[in-house]
Amino acid sequence: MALPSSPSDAAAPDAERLLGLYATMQRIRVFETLADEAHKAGQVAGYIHLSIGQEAIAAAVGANLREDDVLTSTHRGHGHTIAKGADPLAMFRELCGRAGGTCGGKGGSMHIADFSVGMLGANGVVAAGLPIAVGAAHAIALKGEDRIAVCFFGDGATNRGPFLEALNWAAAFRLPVLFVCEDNGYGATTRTGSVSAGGGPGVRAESLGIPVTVVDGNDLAAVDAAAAALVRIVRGGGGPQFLHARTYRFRGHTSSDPAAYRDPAEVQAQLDTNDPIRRAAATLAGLGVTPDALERVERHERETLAAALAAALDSPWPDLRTAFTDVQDIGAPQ
Ligand SMILES: Cc1ncc(C[n+]2csc(CCOP(=O)(O)OP(=O)(O)O)c2C)c(N)n1
Repeated sequence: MALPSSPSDAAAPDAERLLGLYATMQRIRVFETLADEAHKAGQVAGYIHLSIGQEAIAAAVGANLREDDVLTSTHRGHGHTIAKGADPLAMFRELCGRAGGTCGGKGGSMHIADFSVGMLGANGVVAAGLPIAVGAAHAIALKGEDRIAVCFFGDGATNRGPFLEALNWAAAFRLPVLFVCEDNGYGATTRTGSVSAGGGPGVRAESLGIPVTVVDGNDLAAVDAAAAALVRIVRGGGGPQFLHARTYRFRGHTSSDPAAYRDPAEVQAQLDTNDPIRRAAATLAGLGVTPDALERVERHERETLAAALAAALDSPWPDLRTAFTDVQDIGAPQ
């Protein structure tokens, strides 16, 4: 899948570029809506974590990366992986445990990796992606390359030790890494603010000398402009940067979580006023894009992804012998 074309950080949003990013957001939302249905139908095993409501961050950051840049993600990683250019058919196969999945069907939703597009891995361990991204950035720096590493993590992850360890190392060695905190206000069922001391993720990053940019993570054009500027600094040797993107997750923590810990009025207010896709559609309408053009984009994604899911469900199961390939430490079958 082609990534949207050349990054732009011009002050005025460009309709054609934003429409490309809008298509990525729709691809993510449709992918996850179908994945949710497949999970509820018993076609996807295990837990799946949806990023519905957070699509603008993945789409806009992803569009500012080159294919050879690398990325680490969280347990909520479908959107980041799609935005980095992974093939949705291979991702559906992965979710459904089939041959031809990005990890041969052995990783599943929480462990999707696709090295062919620089996606080093989603990760079921909160904050574990941070040191991996920094390690990758250190390797890039040692080789003198101009690639960068991007690390997505949640606000909950900033309360874990690897956050400090990773930011400290990145700052000490001025590594080419962009930290992207997707602050959706919750860590599983806990309001993050109720268990976090101090002034929040940005204050912690700044205390280590890493510059922080705060952005409305549900404003597609704003995230695009911020990401373009930060990627340029990181790629140009300016050292690590931190993007604090405020957002909201519309669904429960997992597909099986009814989110009874949240006031329904809070969720409804967010749905009514802060859906990043509806906000992007309104921006595009203001730039002269017709409702028909927006509908065509959405229909294309719905049709393409429905066909991809059907093809994934029609794919064979992995050969039993592949259970022993790509597995560390246990050696080959005797
Ligand atoms: C080390 C570790 N501790 C606890 C968990 C259980 N857990 C899974 S997701 C999650 C919340 C993470 O919140 P955040 O980092 O804000 O990401 P979000 O789910 O909001 O995207 C927790 C506590 C885990 N997977 N790993």
